[in-house]
Amino acid sequence: MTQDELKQAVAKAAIEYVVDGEIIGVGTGSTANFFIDELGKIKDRIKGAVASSEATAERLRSHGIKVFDLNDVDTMPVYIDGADEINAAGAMIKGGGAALTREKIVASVAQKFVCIADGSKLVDVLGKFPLPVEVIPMSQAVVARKLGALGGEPRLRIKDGKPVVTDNGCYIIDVLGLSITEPADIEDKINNIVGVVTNGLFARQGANVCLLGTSEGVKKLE
Ligand code: ABF
Repeated sequence: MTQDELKQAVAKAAIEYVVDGEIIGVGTGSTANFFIDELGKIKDRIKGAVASSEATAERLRSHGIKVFDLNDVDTMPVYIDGADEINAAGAMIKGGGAALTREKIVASVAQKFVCIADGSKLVDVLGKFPLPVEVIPMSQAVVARKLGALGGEPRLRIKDGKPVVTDNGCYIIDVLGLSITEPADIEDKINNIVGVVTNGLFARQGANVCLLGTSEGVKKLE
């Protein structure tokens, strides 16, 4: 199976977690996009969705799914999203798509996080995938120095010769070379650096369920 077929398989399997009559939180990325396409087929069963990015909101609307502002939603039963890396305990690195802050905010309102990913995302130790950190633009140099002091190699994310700007008007610093054996501690330490908006470690509130696409079928970790 191709990587896209594995992503499609987990996206289909995730429909089982959609709660009828409720609002669902929806993530960002290629796996989440496959999920949105599946959600479109059962859109009459849900009240609507909260999106973790402008791109996701647009895709949801293109399927005729109502998109709610998070400020109008107190709680939702489930948030479904992909990951760049996940370990067996459900701690993740996210943010390769630069949507980490809104993803973390929407996930914080949901009762359950269902991660959908192809099997290559499961790792023993997080950190091979560079850790994304969203920062206030004026703080990027000072934050980069402090991230370097934690042992990583910080790089400002650049596209077409310019810093990538997130949906929140901020920059992304990717930290290479970390071996993250204590994800919750590193998540806290990075959040404590002034100028950091969010970091891509989802360990304090990780995935409750992970659906992994493998050549032997969809495996569930919980
Ligand atoms: C989002 O999409 C991100 O947090 C993560 O960076 C990415 C995973 O991408 P894909 O589903 O395209 O592999 O969930």
